Amino acid sequence: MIWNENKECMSVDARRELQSKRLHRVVEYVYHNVPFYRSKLQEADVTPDDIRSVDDIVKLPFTTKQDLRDNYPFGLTAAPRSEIIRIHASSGTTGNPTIVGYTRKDISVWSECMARCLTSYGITRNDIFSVAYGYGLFTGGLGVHYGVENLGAAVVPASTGSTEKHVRLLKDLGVTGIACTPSYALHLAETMEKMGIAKEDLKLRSGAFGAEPWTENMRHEIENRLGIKAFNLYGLSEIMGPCVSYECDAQNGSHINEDHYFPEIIDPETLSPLPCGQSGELVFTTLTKEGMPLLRYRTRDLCTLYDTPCECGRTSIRMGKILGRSDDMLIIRGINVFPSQVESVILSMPECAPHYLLIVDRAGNLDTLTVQVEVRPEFFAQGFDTFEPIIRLEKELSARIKSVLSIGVKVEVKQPGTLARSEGKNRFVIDNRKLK
Ligand code: DLL
Repeated sequence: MIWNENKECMSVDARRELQSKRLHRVVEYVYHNVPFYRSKLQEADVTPDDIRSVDDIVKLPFTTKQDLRDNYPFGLTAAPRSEIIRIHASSGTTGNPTIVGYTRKDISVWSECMARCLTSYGITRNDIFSVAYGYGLFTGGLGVHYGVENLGAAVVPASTGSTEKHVRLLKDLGVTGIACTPSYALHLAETMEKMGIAKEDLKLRSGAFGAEPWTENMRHEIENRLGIKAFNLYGLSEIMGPCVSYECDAQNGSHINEDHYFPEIIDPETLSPLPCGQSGELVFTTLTKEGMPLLRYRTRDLCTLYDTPCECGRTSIRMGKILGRSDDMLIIRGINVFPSQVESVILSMPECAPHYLLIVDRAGNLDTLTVQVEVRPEFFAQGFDTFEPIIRLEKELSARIKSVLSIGVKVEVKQPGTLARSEGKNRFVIDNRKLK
């Protein structure tokens, strides 16, 4: 099933023409409404009139997460404040989060694109659909929610947490579709098993999973344990939220909603564009966004684009699985975490030395983060064996880190000189989750 055949199956030439028109329009719009872009374009000696087709996109400057941080909170917003009706946020490397403002039209484009995704997953207005992404500043909950409402299915805004209650709702309401992180889907399966509820007791048949990397093995496990077909859903807050791309029945890459988000792949070192079929860093230009349009936003996600025809009939470019990141961002329980965020907390505590190690693991199906940190010798001199100050420090650190990351962490305070030092670039992270 296809939600918007006109757009999803339009001829490649017609789409290119539409994209070219929209690209010109968005460049003109930011040139006149965002001083940051006006000066970037002037620096590059480019005017909106130089952008006549998507081929001209290479003339445009890139945008990075750092640009968003530097212009915190509303510096990249193009629409007048009175037109912004929703604000979401995502984590930045340290300090300032990334703020994204949406106009009414943005929310409507978002729910249109999200309805395309859900239709592709086989969801119709006859379904009952549970959204188990977090509701709040994170785009997952409300983003999928509005798509389900637009489609006309009944939405259950379950959010995260209260897993047993959620399992009961799935069973009692006869929920047929679900959206959550792939790791939470496995946690749900495990909780069901503990509660003595079999997959046959549920009516679930389709699921939308994303917000973190997942493997084919995880897909098979989710499908077997929940008795559903599991589809990929990709997106990022800066560009919109969930809905940027989605799998179809062929599950041969995720179709990008290209009439709204123009994709490119670049070499992250040289920044040169790469052809379809070669892996590199994914870059998006928003073609229709009003609130915070972005030109050539570097996602830092590594993947490959495919423009070969798809058997489903959609003509849009597909992106392969995310192969990794070109920065050090980790995704822990669906939440973006930069090691530098933890580091800044550690450095704010006079008792701590700047030697630390982050260990990411998966216990059962939930990610865990352990932070090992050395105390300074002066603090150690007060006596490491008097446990109380150590326990107090561990508690204080884990509370501070939790307030920055919004996830619980285990802190282990170590004696001076006990954490491995590597020569040259320090490796601060051990990720044992084997997601590749
Ligand atoms: O994670 C939006 C989202 C919500 C997508 C719900 C899908 C479902 P951010 O918090 O800004 O937005 O994180 C964006 O998450 O750059 C990727 O690194 C990663 N990511 C998102 N979807 C996938 C996926 C949301 N399907 C960052 N596979 C992105 C792998 C994903 N990684």
